[in-house]
Amino acid sequence: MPTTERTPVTVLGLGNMGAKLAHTLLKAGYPVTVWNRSPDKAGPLVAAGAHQATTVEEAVTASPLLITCLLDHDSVHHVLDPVAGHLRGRTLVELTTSAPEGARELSTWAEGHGVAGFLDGGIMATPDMIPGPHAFILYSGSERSYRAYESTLAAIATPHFIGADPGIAALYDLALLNGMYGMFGGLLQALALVDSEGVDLEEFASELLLPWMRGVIASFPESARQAAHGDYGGTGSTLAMQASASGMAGVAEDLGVNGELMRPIDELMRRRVADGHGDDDFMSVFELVRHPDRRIAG
Ligand code: FVH
Repeated sequence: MPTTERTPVTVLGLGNMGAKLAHTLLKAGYPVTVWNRSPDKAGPLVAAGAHQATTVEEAVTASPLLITCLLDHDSVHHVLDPVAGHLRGRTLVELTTSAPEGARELSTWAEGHGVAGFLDGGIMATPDMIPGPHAFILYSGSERSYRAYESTLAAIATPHFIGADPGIAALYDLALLNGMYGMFGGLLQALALVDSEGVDLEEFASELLLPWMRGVIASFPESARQAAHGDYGGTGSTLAMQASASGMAGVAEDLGVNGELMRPIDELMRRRVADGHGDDDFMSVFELVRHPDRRIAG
């Protein structure tokens, strides 16, 4: 399709992610206007065909579709507040990582300034994954805007509309990242443990840890079912057995490895056993995670 048939898009913020978004849209044939606080970062994009706006006002008024990809919630207000009067009738797609309340606040603020629609997006990819097959972006907010620009958003990464609440994409984003960092914590600890005895880390990871973790991950839907129904029996692997005296942190420390990552899980398991749930499966700890103050869960 010729460039002229594509919606003009403005990308505000040319950090690692914003620059990749702008490059991807350019490659897909969209007319792209870019702006960044440090203007020199626009050089490669201009060479690839982007128009560099010299002011935020020029950038915002250049396109009906605005994409922000800045450091954090405060930086979005820092950039957009002075040009709020120019947002009327434009669609704002906010791809900066934010907390759910931050996304809701921005949505209300943008609607107060007459935007045609507001979408908050959670990017589930690193810049090098875009626009590859594993990159996806969660959107919430104005479904009308989402449908209007779905094909443009699809040029960046596979889009998923989650719901009308502008904060819900940010909540999903946060949950998915927590899942990832929890697993990364396990990876760090597992590698440190075998490293303490001089094991080949790459061989261990590819031949044992990876297949083991694949099997563990396969149980996530069943674990979620247990959590959803408060039904914590059945695996034959009781919490009382798992919450052994020294715990994972103590064993790590005996080997000269840092026990900090595992101590919180050890403590939650012991607390749940002390609360009378020693015969439950591990997933029973969920009750202490979702209700931190509840000592005796039903
Ligand atoms: N990169 C990644 O892997 C992740 C993947 C998932 C989503 N995140 C989120 O995307 C947002 C941007 O991330 P980034 O990687 O592009 O971040 P940086 O390379 O550090 O670029 C930050 C840009 O923000 C500009 N900026 C910062 N503060 C201000 C401000 N007060 N006023 C105006 N602009 C500001 C900064 O400008 P400059 O330093 O180049 O002048 C960059 O353009 C982020 O929310 C991730 O969580 C990325």
